[in-house]
Amino acid sequence: MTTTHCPYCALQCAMHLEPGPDGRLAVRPAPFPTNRGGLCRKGWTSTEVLTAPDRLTRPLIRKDRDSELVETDWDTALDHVAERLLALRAQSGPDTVAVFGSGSLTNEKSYTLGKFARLALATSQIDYNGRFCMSSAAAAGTRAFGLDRGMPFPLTDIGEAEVVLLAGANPAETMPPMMGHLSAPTLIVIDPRRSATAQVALDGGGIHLAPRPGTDLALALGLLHSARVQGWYDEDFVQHRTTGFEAAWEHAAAWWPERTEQVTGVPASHIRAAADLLGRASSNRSAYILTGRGTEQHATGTDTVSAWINLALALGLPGRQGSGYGCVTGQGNGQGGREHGQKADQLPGYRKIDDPAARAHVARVWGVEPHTLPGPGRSAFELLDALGTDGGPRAMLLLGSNPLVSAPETDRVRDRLASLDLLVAADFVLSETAAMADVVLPVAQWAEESGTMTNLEGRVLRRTRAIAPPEGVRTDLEVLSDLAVRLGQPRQRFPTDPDTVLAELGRASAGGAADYSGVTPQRLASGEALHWPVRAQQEPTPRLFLDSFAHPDGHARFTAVPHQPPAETTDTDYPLIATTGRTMGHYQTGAQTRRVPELNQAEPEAYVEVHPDTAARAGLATGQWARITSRRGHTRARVRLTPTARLDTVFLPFHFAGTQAANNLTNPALDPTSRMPEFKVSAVRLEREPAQP
Ligand SMILES: Nc1nc2c(c(=O)[nH]1)N[C@H]1C(S)=C(S)[C@@H](COP(=O)(O)OP(=O)(O)OC[C@H]3O[C@@H](n4cnc5c(=O)[nH]c(N)nc54)[C@H](O)[C@@H]3O)O[C@H]1N2
Ligand SMILES: Nc1nc2c(c(=O)[nH]1)N[C@H]1C(S)=C(S)[C@@H](COP(=O)(O)OP(=O)(O)OC[C@H]3O[C@@H](n4cnc5c(=O)[nH]c(N)nc54)[C@H](O)[C@@H]3O)O[C@H]1N2
Ligand code: SF4
Ligand SMILES: [Mo]
Repeated sequence: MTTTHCPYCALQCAMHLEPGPDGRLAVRPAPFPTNRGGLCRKGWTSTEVLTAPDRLTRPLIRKDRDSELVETDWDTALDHVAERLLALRAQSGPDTVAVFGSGSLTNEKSYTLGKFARLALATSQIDYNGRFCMSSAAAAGTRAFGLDRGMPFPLTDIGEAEVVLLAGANPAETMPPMMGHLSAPTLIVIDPRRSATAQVALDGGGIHLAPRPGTDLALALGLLHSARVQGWYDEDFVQHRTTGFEAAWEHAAAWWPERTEQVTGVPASHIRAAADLLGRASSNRSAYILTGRGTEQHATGTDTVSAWINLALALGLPGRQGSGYGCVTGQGNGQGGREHGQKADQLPGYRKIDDPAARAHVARVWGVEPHTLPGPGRSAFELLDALGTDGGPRAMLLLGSNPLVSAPETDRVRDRLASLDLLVAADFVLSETAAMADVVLPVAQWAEESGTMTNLEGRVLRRTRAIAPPEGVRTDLEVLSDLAVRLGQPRQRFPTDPDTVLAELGRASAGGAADYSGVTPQRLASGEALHWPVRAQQEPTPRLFLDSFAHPDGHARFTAVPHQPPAETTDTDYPLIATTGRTMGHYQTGAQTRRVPELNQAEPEAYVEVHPDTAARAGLATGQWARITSRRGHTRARVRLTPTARLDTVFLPFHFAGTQAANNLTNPALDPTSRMPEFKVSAVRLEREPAQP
C-alpha cells in the first residue's frame, strides 16, 4: 500500500493506493488535515485514468501538417524535436521557441521546466496556465501583504471561525471535503448563482448575495462602506498595522447600500445584514474572507481582490490568529507552480527575473553567468496570441495544459496554434491540444512517479510512486533531460531523480520569498506539516504575518481601487451575461475526467443553467439544445431550467470541448496587472439550436 495525494485539485486530499489482484490500483481516503478522510468522486475514481483505453504509451509524430499522427520511437521523436528547435533558433533567435507549463506539474517539474527554458532554450517565452487561475489573487496578495501564499494559515483554522465570507468560490462542488471545515461557521456566499455552496449558506442561517457578474468590486466597496458606517471599522489595527486606508476609503465612501444595489442588483438590506454579520464576528477576531475564481477571473480581477482585502484589513482580520484573508487556490500545485520559475517574470523561490540579486543567486546555483539568463517574457494569453505571428514564437513545447479548451476565445487560439511550425505536447492522453501537435510525448502519471506539491495552504507534500509507468512511457523529468542533452546541455545539469531536483530547488529558492531550502525527503516522510517558508533546522511557518507583514515597513497596504464595469457590455444583440465555472464531476478541460466512465456517464455533455423566464423568451424548454452566441463565437449546451438563476445571467461549465466549449464565447480582455482573462463575463444571446440532436 502507498499513501499519496490526489492527482487533481489544490486540496490535495491524501489517499491510500492498493494494487488489486488485477494489478489495478484501488483508492481509499487517508486521514489528512485538509480532507479529514474524505474524497470527492473525482478522487475516488482517479486511478481510472491510469488504465484509460486510449492512454498514450508510444511517442506520436506527423510528417507534415496534413498527415496523421503515427507511432514512433523515442529517439526518432526527440531527435526530430531537437533538430527542429535548433534549426528554428538558428533562423530566428532563441525567443522563437515558447514553453507553456502548468500548475498541475510537481514543484520539481515546474522548476526544471523554467530552468530548461532559460538554459537549454535560452528563451524568455515561458508562461503557464496558472495565469488563467489565481494570478489576480496572487498579484493583489503581493500588493497588500508583500508576499503571496494563497492561504497564509492552515485550512483547519477556518473551521473555528464564527463567520466565513466566500466571494466567488463554490467549494461544495470544487473541493467537497473542504466543506467539512465550513460546517460550524456561518457562511456569507457571494455568487450570481444559487450554487451548492450558497445553498449550504442559506440552510445554515447564513447569507447569499447574488450580484450581477462583474460587479464584485462595487459590492466589496459597498460592504466596506456599510461595515464602517455600522461601526465595525478596526481603527487600532488600521493605524498600527496598515497604510493607505484613507485613499482606499475615498472610493468606498460613495458606495452607500442603495447605490451599490443599483449596480450589483443585491438588495441594500442584504448588504447591510451581511456587513453586520461579518463585522460582528470580526470584532471577535473570528472571521475569514476567502476569494475564488468567480471574483478573480475578470479584467478587473486584481483590483477586485484588492477590494476584498481592503475590507478584511478595515475589519482587522489579516495577520492575526483566528481570522484572515485567503485565496482558495485551485490547481493541484497552483501554489508551488507559481513559485519556481515557469512564470514569465519569475525565477525560483518566487524571485523576480529582473532583480539583479535574484539573477545572480539563481545563476550561481545553475553554474552559469547571470547575463546569460533571459529577461521577462509574455504572459500566457499574450504568448498564445503571439504564436506564429511576426516576431512571435514559431515553436511551442507544452506540458500539463490543454489551452485549446481552457484559454479564452477558442477560435483565435486554434488559429494561432495551427500557425506554428512545431508544436510538441507531453501528455498521457491525446488532449484536444495534443491532437494538434506535430510530436506527442507519452508521459507518466501521478501514481507512477514521485514529487512534491504545495497545497492551497502553502504546505509542501510528497506524492509517492505507487506503481511503475507502462512500458514505453517516460517521466516529464526524463523527457526534459533527454531533450536538454540533445540541445547541447550537460546531462548532469538536468537530473531525473525528483529528490535530486528537490535538493537543487531548495538551494535555488533559499533566501527567496518561497524558501524551500529546508524541505527534505526525510521531513516530508515524517509527516511534518511543512508550510513555507521552510528553512533548514527551522520550524515551518503555518501562519504568516502574525508579527508583521512582508513589506519592508512591516505594514499591510490598502490599495485605492475604483469600481469599473466588465470589459464587455450587453446590448440588444447580446442581452445576457454568460458566466462559466465548474461542476463537481469534471476536472478542468475534462481531458482526464471525460475518460473516467463513471464521471463521463454522469455528465456526458455541456449544459447551460437558465432561468425559466429567460428560457421561455428564447423558446427553450428543459433538456433542449441551446445555442449561445457571443461576439467571438458560439457554443451549444443542453438547457437546465434553474428557477434560482438571475434573469440576466446564464452559466456554463467549461469542461467540454469542440462545439460544446464554453471558451468559444469568452473574452480575452486581460487584467492590466495579472494578465488574467475575463472568463466570468461574456455578453451573449440565447437561441434554440436549429438541429436538436
Ligand atoms: N469539480 C472540480 N473541482 C475543481 C476544478 C474543476 O475543474 N472541477 N478545478 C480546480 C481549479 S484549477 C480551480 S481554479 C478551482 C476553482 O474553484 P471555484 O472558484 O470554486 O470555481 P468556479 O466554478 O470557477 O467559480 C466559483 C463560482 O464563481 C461564480 N461566479 C461566476 N461569475 C461570478 C462573479 O462575477 N462574481 C462572483 N462573486 N462569483 C461569480 C460561479 O457561479 C461559481 O459558482 O476548483 C478546483 N477544483
Ligand atoms: N471559461 C473558463 N475557462 C477557464 C476557467 C474558467 O473558470 N472558465 N478556469 C481556468 C483555470 S482556473 C484553469 S486552472 C485552467 C485549466 O486549464 P488546463 O490546465 O489547460 O486544463 P487541464 O484539463 O487541467 O489540462 C491539463 C492537461 O495536462 C495533462 N497533465 C496533467 N498532469 C500532467 C503532468 O504532470 N504532466 C504532463 N505532461 N501533463 C499533465 C492532462 O492530461 C491535460 O491534458 O482553465 C482555465 N480556463
Ligand atoms: S477535493 Fe480535490 S484533491 Fe480532494 S479528492 Fe476531490 S479533486 Fe482530489
Ligand atoms: Mo484553476
